Amino acid sequence: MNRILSRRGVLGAGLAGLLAATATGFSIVESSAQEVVLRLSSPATPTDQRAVALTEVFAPAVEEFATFEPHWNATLFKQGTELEAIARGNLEMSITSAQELATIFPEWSIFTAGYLHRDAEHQKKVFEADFMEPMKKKVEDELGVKLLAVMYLGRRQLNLRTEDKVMTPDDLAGVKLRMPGTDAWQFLGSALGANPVPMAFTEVYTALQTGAIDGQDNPLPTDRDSKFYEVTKQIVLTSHLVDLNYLAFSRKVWDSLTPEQQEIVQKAANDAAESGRQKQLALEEELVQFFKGEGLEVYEPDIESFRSHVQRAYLESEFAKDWPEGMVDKINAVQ
Ligand code: KDO
Repeated sequence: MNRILSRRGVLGAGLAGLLAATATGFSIVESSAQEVVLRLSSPATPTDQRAVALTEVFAPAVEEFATFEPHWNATLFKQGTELEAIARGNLEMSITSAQELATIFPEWSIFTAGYLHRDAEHQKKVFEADFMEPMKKKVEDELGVKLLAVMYLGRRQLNLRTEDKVMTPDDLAGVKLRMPGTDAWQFLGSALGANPVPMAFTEVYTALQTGAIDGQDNPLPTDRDSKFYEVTKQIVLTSHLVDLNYLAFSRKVWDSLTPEQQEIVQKAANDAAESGRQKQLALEEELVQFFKGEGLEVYEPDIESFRSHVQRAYLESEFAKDWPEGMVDKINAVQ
């Protein structure tokens, strides 16, 4: 109880500060009277399929009136600070996580829960469901961030530098598992049975190499793209989170566009998300063989023991108290 009250207090103050800054300090970066520059910051690499889709599908679709200017590898803003940057008018776009949104709007932690979304299609249908509108509107109205589309990141799997086989959550006792830095991510690490260690994405390769951590979790395409297989020995196919990022867009910039331009931006976002989704899904199929070829052990653990352990942890957690009434059932009912 205390934890939730203090979390709310801190976040409430944070949001008020952000909104004040938004009111006073907003500026849209324009290269000319007509052309809007859309800077996107993300820790993703330029070869990640979300990055490829945005560069190859989104950018050309909006080029008549906007220049897409991506900054990959967290070179413009640190991981987790992008939403605040958009709210302050210092950034136009990001690919944000539910975990980051949950630091400001606790109800979004529902999408940080393990074993909630069934697959990429379910994730997309849930994002587009009518019951999501109030949650999206609140982010738009209170933070000035429009969530245009859901980008599929893939099913997160455990990727360890240790050799001991992991079949159940008990086998993760004492394992130092890197998770991204917010409360919701750390909770997922504990719910899996591990000792979560907060760390930015850009530091993970070196931490695996030096043994500062025993492992990390990410979808298979990320493990290949960021070369984590070079410094680990096994991948345990827990599929504990069907992970996503939302394509976040400055509301202020959105409001400065004509209705026709808004339609083009929305379609470009949907098309990029779909393209990225299909490519990630194809890679997830192919990559088990790739990692085996690289000498890693790749196997399924006792998924049911992970699922029941993780789901119980979430339902009993403080996070669940912030989830909108009946939302889990609505999500489960989406076919
Ligand atoms: C990560 O830090 O492990 C994570 O996968 C979390 C995601 O929400 C997202 O930020 C992602 O990193 C980056 O886009 C890098 O792929």
